[in-house]
Amino acid sequence: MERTLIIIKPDGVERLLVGPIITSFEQHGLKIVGMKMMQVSDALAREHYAVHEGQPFFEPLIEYITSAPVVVMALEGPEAIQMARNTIGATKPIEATPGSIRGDFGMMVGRNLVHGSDSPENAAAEVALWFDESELLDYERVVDRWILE
Ligand code: DAT
Ligand code: MG
Repeated sequence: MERTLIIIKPDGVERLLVGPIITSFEQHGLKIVGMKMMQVSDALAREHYAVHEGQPFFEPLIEYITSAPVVVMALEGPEAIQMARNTIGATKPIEATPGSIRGDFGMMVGRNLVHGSDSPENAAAEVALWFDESELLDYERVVDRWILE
C-alpha cells in the first residue's frame, strides 16, 4: 500500500471544485486516510515547494498556494501515487488528458488546481510535512473487497 499527499489548491476551493475533485479520487477507490482544510503559511509553502526554489515561477507559486484556503488529503491505495498523478493530469493543463482534473478544469500552469506527490520518497516526506501522525486514520472499508483484489 502507498500513501500520497494531495492538495486542492486555492483555485480549486474558490472555484467550488472541492466536491468534484474529491470525487475523482474517491471514485477510483482511493481511500481517504486524512483530510483537512487550512490556510497555508508562507513557511509551509516554501518548505513544500523547496525543490523549486530559484525557479522564475517560485515566488508566484508561493503567493498562489497561500492566497486562499486549501484542502489537504492523504490518500491510500496500491500504487496510490501514480494513480493520483494520472487522475490529476499533466502539470500544464494544455498537456493534461481530457478526463483528468487539470485536463477538464484547468487553463494555465499557475492555476492547475491540485497537487499530488510524485514519488514514494516525496510522498512519505509530504504526508509527514502536512499531517500529524494522529490525523491519519486507520479504518476498515466494507467495499474494499469490491475494489481491491
Ligand atoms: P506538478 O504540480 O505537476 O507536480 P511540478 O512539481 O513540476 O509539477 O511543479 C510544481 C508547481 O509549480 C506546478 O504545479 C506549477 C508550478 N510550475 C511548474 N513548472 C512551471 C512552469 N514551467 N511555469 C510556471 N509554473 C510552473
Ligand atoms: Mg510536483
